[in-house]
Amino acid sequence: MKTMVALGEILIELNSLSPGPLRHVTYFEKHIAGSEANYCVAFTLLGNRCVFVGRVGDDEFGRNAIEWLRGKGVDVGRVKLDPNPTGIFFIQRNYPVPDKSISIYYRKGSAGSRLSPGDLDDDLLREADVVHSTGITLAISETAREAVFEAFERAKVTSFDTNIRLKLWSPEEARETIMNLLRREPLKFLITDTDDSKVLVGESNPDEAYRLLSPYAELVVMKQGPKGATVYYEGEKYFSPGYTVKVEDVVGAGDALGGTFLSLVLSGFPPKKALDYAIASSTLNVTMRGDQEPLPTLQELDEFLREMNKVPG
Ligand code: KDG
Repeated sequence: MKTMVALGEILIELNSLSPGPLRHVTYFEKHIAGSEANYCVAFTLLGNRCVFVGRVGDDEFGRNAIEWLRGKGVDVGRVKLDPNPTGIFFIQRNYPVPDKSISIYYRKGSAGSRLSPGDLDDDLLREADVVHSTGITLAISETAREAVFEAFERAKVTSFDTNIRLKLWSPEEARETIMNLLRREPLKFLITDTDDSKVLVGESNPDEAYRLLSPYAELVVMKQGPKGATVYYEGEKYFSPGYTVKVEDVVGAGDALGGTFLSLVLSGFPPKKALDYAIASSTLNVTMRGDQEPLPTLQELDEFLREMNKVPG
C-alpha cells in the first residue's frame, strides 16, 4: 500500500439543487470538498493510504469534514482544529454557461488558510511515497504557501496540480508563484490543464504547453476538459478521450482524474492504463453533484470501462 500526504484546505460545498443564478436558488445540498481532500478520497478508495495535513474550524462543519473523510478511509490524524471557521463555498450550476459551474467562496481568514510550516511532520514527509498539493493552497495565504514550499523541499517524491483559481489570485501572481515552485522543486508528477498552461507558459495547445513545462516534471498529465487528457512521460505521449455524458456539475472532476491517476500509477499501473481509468473517474464525477460522492472503487471503474467497451492502456 502506498502513502500520499496531501496538504490543503477542506471546504464545505453548498451545491445548488437547481441550475441557474444563485439569487434564485432556494435549496442547497451540503458536501465535503476541497481539491486536496478530493484527491485524498480518490486515492484512498483505490486501495492506497492518504494522510491529510491541514486545518478545519473547531465548529460543526469542521467536525462534519473530519468524520466524513475518516469514513472514506482518509487518515485525518494530522488535521488540526483551528479557532477560525471552516471555509465554505457555493456552486452555481450551468449558468450563464451550460455545462459549467461557478464557485463562490466564503473562505477569507478560514481555518484551512491558517495551514503553516509548523503543521508539517518531517518523518511523515520523508516516508511518504508522494507529497501532493495544488495551486489553491499556494493562493489561500502566505503561511499555507510557505508550508507547500517547505513540504516539497523535504519530500522525496512530489505531485502538484496547478488548479489555478482566478478568484483567489491574479494570473500574474499565479504564474510567478507556481513557476517559482516548479523551478525550485522539480516534480515527479505535474497535473495541469490547458487553461492553466495558458496562464503559466502562454500555451493552451497541449503538446506545446508540455514542451514548455517538461523541464519541471518527470511526468505531465494535461487535462483537456470534456475532450479527455494526455499523459507525457519518458518520451511517450498518450491521449485518452473523454465520454459524452449528461453533465450535472463539473466541480471536482479534475481532482477525480488526478487522484485516480496517482493512486493507480503508484499501485503499479502503466501511465496509459491509469489515465484511461482516471478519465472514467472524472466522467462519473460530472454526472452528479458533490466532489467526493461519485468517486469510484476499482471494481466500479472496471464496470464502467467494460460497459464502454474500452480496453484500458
Ligand atoms: O477542484 C475542485 C475544487 O475547486 C473544489 O472542491 C473547491 O477546493 C476548492 C477550491 O478551492 O476551489
